[in-house]
Amino acid sequence: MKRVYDFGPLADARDFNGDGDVNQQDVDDFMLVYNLYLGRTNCNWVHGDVNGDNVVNVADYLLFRARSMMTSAVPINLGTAEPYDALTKP
Ligand SMILES: [Ca+2]
Ligand SMILES: [Ca+2]
Repeated sequence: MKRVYDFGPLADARDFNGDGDVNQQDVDDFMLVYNLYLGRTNCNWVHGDVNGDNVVNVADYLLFRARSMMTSAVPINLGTAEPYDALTKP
């Protein structure tokens, strides 16, 4: 997969990895970080916190799944935590 820190500007919440395409790879990439950071706080988009509440939990999974099924671009919230916060903060 793409390194999660290589994210460019995102315009569509369905495009999880920010490569401009919405496809299965976005689901795969989301599931990878979701399973890695599930239950962690101080998280943001790159960790799978797609609803921007700083924690990765099942609500993010359900939201991402729901968004994946949308047929048009979905506005996004990147959250406020820095990319490394989940690695360095409790
Ligand atoms: Ca993509
Ligand atoms: Ca969340």
